[in-house]
Amino acid sequence: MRSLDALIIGAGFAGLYAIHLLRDRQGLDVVALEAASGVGGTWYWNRYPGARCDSESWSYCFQFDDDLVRAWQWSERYPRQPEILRYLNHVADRFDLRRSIRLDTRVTAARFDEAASRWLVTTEAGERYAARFLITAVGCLSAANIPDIPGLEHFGGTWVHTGNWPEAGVDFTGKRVGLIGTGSTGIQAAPVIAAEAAHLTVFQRTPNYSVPAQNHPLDETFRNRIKEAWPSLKARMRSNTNGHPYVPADRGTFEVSDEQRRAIYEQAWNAGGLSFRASFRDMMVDRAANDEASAFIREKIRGIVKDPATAAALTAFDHPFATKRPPIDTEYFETFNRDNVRLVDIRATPITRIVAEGVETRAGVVPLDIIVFATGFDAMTGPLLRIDIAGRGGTRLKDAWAEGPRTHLGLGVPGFPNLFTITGPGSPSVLTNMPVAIEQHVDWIAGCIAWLRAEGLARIEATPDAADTWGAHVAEVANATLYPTAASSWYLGANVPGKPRVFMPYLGGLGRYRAVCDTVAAEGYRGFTVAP
Ligand code: N01
Repeated sequence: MRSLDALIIGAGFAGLYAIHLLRDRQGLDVVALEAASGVGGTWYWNRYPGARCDSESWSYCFQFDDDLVRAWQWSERYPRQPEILRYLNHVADRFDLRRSIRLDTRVTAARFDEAASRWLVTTEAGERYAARFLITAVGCLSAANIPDIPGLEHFGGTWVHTGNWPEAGVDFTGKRVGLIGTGSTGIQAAPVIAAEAAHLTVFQRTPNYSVPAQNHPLDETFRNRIKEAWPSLKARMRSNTNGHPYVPADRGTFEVSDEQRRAIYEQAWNAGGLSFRASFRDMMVDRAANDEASAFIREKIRGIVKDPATAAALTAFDHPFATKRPPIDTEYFETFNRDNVRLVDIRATPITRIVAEGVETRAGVVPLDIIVFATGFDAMTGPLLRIDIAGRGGTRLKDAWAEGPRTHLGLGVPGFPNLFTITGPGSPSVLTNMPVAIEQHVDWIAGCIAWLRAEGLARIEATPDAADTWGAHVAEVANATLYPTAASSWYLGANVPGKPRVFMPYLGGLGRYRAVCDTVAAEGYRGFTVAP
């Protein structure tokens, strides 16, 4: 058994930075165990056609090292998956991180040994590690959700989930493809698959909003401008609500005239990207305000999609705009004007089963050669609960969280000493520009570990009271917004049958959350108990 100071699970953005901080800045003996055959996390697995980031490239990166920022040149406004993966490999090499990473190593179980105050970690291959600190860097969207549709085993063609895409790719040439799911992934993949396949059928359950990405290459002038403004942009991202570089507008939807409102939406639509939802401050808290934005988007989609029945099915929204994570797209709605693309509304004609020839709906069989599941993830809690984690007294995390995740700040779990969950449930995480949220968490965790060592303390654990208070606050903040009104949202766990309905990410804003975390640390880790 290998003995360590800290064991990190995962080698994506979070795991890479955690190795660097703990190993190189604190001199700890650290290993990261990674299930994949390469570093990159999300960007290793999500190789599906059309996969891109929807944060601006130059903001979706590490910010802890100005030389790294200066050294890397992003080619596009929204980088494709291979470019982000190259970037993360560059980081791994630049900071010599690979020597602390074991690839192809899936962690299956972790048990807290109370007598020794150590985590005992087991891998799929049966290797064992003991570590003072266990740090999960498993991502929020890494446990693929493959729907339990009867008959999948009888399908005569090939099926694949977008979050587990084969490294060799999938050849769609001349194939009849069925794409199930119209979240960010399906909306990115559909146009690219349609351009290659003989035919594409998109199976849509919940109609989704999408705003154009307006992606474009970046030129030298733009890159230089960003580099010059970097200190202020970085400060903004750190203090902003969402970790993005854009500033949410401070105007109410009904404080402007109808013409002005329309012009603002038009401008946001043409600018593209996630900042559309920040064009008015009340969009996510006032239903009437949101309805205005929703009506504008519906009208835009109807203006793009030529077939009225398809346009109607695509815009029969059942939730306010952006209460489910809003996708941004490149010619998604235009794709339905192609002769080789058809939308099947599975609310109207539900899928009944999968048969050898394809997908059967109540309207008959859709013959297919390939089924692509763009059906999302068991988000936030899934990646943690797929590991058999047992804390004090042998209590399993899956039992402790049977009614939903219970954390203090999304960082610590009562009953699970010395376990740190990077971007865990209860933290802003998925509601932000992820690398900024990840750096904030890793900085905090590294600070906490340094403090424990300086104080000669062996253990830290979130108290049940602190977790309950924090959980109530997370719920209260969410309930003051429109977000929980989206019935099928993965933010609520509603996309996974049987999962408790708890709004998991923290909506209070990253800047405010950072201040709370800093205060907790400054006050000797209030809400945590410590022991020698
Ligand atoms: O997953 P999703 P995703 N039968 O859960 C449908 C991030 N991301 O992979 O809405 C039929 O959003 C489901 O239908 P419904 C981003 O945070 C970022 O697209 O539940 N359909 C939905 O349409 C994003 O939010 C980027 O009714 C079923 C779809 O599958 C998150 O990842 C790119 C079904 C799942 O949508 C997840 O996105 C991609 C079933 N049984 C992803 N089960 C960028 O940075 C589910 N669906 C650009």
